Amino acid sequence: MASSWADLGPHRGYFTDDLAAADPEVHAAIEGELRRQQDQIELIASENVVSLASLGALGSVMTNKTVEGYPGRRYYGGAEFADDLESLAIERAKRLFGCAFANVQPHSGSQANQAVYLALLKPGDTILAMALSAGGHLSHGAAPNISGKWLRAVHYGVGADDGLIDYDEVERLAHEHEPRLIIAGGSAYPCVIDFARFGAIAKAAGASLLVDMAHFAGLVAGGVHPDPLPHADVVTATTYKNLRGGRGGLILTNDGDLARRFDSGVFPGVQGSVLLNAVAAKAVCLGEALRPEFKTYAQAVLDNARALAGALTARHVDVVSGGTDTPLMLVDLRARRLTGDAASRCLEEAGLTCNKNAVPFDDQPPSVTSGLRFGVSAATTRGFGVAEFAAIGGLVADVLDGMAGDAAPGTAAEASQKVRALCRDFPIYPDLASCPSS
Ligand code: DSN
Repeated sequence: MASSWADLGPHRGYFTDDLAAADPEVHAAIEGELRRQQDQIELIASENVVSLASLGALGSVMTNKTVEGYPGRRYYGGAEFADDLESLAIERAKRLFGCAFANVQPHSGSQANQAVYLALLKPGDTILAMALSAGGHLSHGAAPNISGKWLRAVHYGVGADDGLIDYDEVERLAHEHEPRLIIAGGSAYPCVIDFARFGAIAKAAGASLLVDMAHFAGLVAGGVHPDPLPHADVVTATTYKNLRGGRGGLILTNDGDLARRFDSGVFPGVQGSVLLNAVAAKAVCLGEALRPEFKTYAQAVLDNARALAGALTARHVDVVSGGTDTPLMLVDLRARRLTGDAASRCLEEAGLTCNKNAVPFDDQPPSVTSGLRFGVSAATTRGFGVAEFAAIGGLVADVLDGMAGDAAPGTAAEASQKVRALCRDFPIYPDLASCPSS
């Protein structure tokens, strides 16, 4: 028979040891990642650097709580504070984006999109979306994704000359295929999308319009990008790119009937219980985005993206569509006879982290690609401005020139030293001697 708490409860230290003491192996991996983030310039478009407050929310006791359903309509007890938290996140999302309804439960942008599909479509229905190869997203009907397997996906592309959406082609395809849903937005399309035109095309075709604003939600929140909500039936977003929060998704709409269907689409449709610690982090980032300083951040992201694109172009690096209106840009390496795979690895060795990415009409497989995608949201958070991004453009060009044998020996090593100096001058989490959970 158990004789003491020590016999009844979990192992010694369970409630008292920090991560470093309790699990040195996991701690070492997190510690390594903290150092990597501190010492490298993050140019992956889907990343950012969250506040210490967001980290606190993510690592909070909210992870212990199971709830299903929605505030006031739960299937489990003890939901008082969970309800307060989720209601707060919903109210902040509605206020930030000026919309009537928000669902803050999607675990990611893909789950948000799946819930929309479940609410609006039946298996085999036709959707019209941007091709993955042109800058679209896997969850927009790409063949290997559940959306491509269960729906009939028709895809539009971009022009070979300008890399821009051909709205006449979208209109023609909508007329020809009569989709039930049209999707605007993607993961590697750098330009402003004409939401009004998409709205008109969808209306004429009798389709619903989903705008997936994952890659520019922060700019919309900051008021420096056109707002898709007036033109779309539904807008999905992620919280972890330029909204600068923990990982997760959002569904926004102004239509009450649709909102109820999206809620059912999320739960019980595609998800079970809520990741309440992620919802807590969403509430934090939405609260941060409601502060006036966030507008300054959003403007800085836009300015920095243009500075980086300009610096690359000045060094004869081919930027698809000639520039950007968003936090991201796509570089075409074909004229340099380089692959995205090789170039991203060389850049990483110099401390510049980005991802290989297909460019429109790419003839390389997705594991190789002929392009690179850069985003400025994370490095803007660390305080870089246009001068630093102009310098980063030069460093990227130095590395690419070096790969082609067009740079002086040692240029890549010099780039790496300059990256380290920039990171030292703009530290992230400077007060964290160790990982935050320690
Ligand atoms: N959709 C992926 C990306 O754009 O990188 C992850 O967010």
